[in-house]
Amino acid sequence: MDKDNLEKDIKLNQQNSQEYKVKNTVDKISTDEAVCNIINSMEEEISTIFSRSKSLKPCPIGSAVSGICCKNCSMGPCRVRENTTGLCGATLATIAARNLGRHIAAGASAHSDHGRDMAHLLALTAQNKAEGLKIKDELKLFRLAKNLGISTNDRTVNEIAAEVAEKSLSLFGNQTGEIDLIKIAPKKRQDIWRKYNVVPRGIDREVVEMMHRTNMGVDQDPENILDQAIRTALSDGWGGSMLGTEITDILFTTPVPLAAKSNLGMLKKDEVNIVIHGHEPTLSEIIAELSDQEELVQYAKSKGANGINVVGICCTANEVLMRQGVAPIGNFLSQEAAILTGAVELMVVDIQCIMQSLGELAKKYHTKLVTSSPKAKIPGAIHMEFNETNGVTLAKEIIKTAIDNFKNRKEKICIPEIKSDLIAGFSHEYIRYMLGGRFRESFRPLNDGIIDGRIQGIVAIVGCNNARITHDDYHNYLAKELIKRDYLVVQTGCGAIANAKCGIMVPEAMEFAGEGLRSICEAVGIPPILHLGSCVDNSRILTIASEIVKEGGLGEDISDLPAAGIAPEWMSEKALSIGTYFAASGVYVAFSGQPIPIESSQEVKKIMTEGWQEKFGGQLEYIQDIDLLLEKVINVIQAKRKALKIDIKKERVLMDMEARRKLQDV
Ligand code: SF4
Ligand code: MSK
Repeated sequence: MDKDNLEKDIKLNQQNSQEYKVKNTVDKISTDEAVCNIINSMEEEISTIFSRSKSLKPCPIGSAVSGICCKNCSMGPCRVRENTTGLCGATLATIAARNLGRHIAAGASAHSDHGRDMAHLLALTAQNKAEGLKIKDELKLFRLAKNLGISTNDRTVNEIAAEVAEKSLSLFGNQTGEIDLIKIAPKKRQDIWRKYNVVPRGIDREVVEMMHRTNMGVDQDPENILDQAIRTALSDGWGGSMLGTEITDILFTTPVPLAAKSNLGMLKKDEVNIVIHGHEPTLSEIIAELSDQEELVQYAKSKGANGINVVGICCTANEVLMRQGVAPIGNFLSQEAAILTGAVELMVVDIQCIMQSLGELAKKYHTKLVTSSPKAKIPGAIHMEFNETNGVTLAKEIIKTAIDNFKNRKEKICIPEIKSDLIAGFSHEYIRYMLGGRFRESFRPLNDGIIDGRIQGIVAIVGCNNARITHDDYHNYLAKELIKRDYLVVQTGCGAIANAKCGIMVPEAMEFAGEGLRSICEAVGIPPILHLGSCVDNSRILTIASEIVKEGGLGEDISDLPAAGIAPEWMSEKALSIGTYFAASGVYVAFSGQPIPIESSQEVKKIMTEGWQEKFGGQLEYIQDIDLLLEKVINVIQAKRKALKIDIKKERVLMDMEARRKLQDV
């Protein structure tokens, strides 16, 4: 680069940094008053993600807003803008597609590796080697067996489970063919994937190929790179994540609706507080189950506490909430605040979304931070390793460690008295059942509600929090605006916890819903926002969409449905994989908060919008302005209603006998 260009480049970057700073100033750290109270009440300066987000601004090149950075070989890092290239000649579009492909590979591998662990756990459970575990939902096991082409005739539950586990594990290493679970999708959707050659062969295979293709000097065609990104994401949504959900249901039961409470106010001043945090449910399910065991409660009492209180953060919380009603005290941006209350005896973390800052923060308090996965150790934390065969023994040891720590409370306890009711536990099986009843389970009433316009469409609002924007703000704003306009909202992950803390995940929230949606909520007795579980449980949304198509009357494919997906506060690479597998499944998906890391490439943006729309009937785009995003989502859904010819609202006519007779005469 000559001197003039270098100076121009530096000037432009400075300018971009300035603009970026302005755009990223967060006036209010959170809409969650409990988090605000804790942060504002800190007497001494303690570093939190909120304070760090003020002093550490994102790099404008790395965030791919005004250019892009490639560091895939040691001739770089190369900083590239439109009309310039890297040393090897790589263009902005190629680098943007490569970077996105790598993010998706990382995101897909996180959720899918979780799914693999669940399959491994199922194998050990079938051999009676997983301490304290047995198959709790046999019906679900039989269903998964069927979907994997495994016979259930004249076989014991453990024999079936062993083969299901073996077959599930083989989906990771398959080299050719198609992963079985894509057959859950409508036939038309499967044919689209086959036509464009994006059907995943094996989960590991797609991730490895993604990494290979984005290596220096391999795939240089942005569209071809993104096709592999799609194949990788599909292997997550219809593979690893779906296995994660199905097997968790088999081992710990398929969720049914239950009442619980959320937010930091669920910590108890007089009890031993244990926070479960991360994504994998196994150890935490056992901890929650054992926490009211008489022997352990008596032990807690002997140490001066009134009991044992297990609560959760992030998706481990969602998992154990869905099945045991454990209180989610917060989502991603609440994890430090939980320790700052001074009331947490022990926080046990497994994998994903765990801030490294917890290690240092816990040292300032009496809280013991415990890591449990061999895959995720944190300097300064106590490592107590879970290995599937020691679940009960380890869970008891962890609970006792927490109890022993109760006497060490030294800080001022500051638990905000803020909590909200919520209803969780909406699995796809339960939705069928609640709509159709025990003997005629069906999605028919839901389809009819959409067709007659009482429900205008279904919107999935999913994903993380992001410290660059106000905590929970977009999740709650969008959910309220959508139900007001008769859109049924389904939620997973941190978005679900945001809505729960906001108090809108209860049937009473139907008072904020439009008339049509309210009539359905009243008839069925459900909230207008349904909690479908953790981040891996986004696969439940794929299953629900497939079932709605199969029920009939709303087209032949997922892309025909009046539905959309939003990740308004996304942060994790997993969100990019999720957004991509939804788009490739025929859904319009919008991200907000922070840009998708391809924003500087018009070419890649066009592929992911117009290009994917043409091929897959779905797209993925970033819309910064939340009201424009809302408008776009509504317009997309209304266009689908028009295409289905259900856009004209039909009046519901109550027929009397005379009117019925007239109909028969016609
Ligand atoms: Fe630069 Fe090309 Fe190496 Fe990327 S692969 S760092 S663009 S030389
Ligand atoms: S926990 S991936 S911050 S949703 Fe699933 Fe929340 Fe996002 Fe983690």
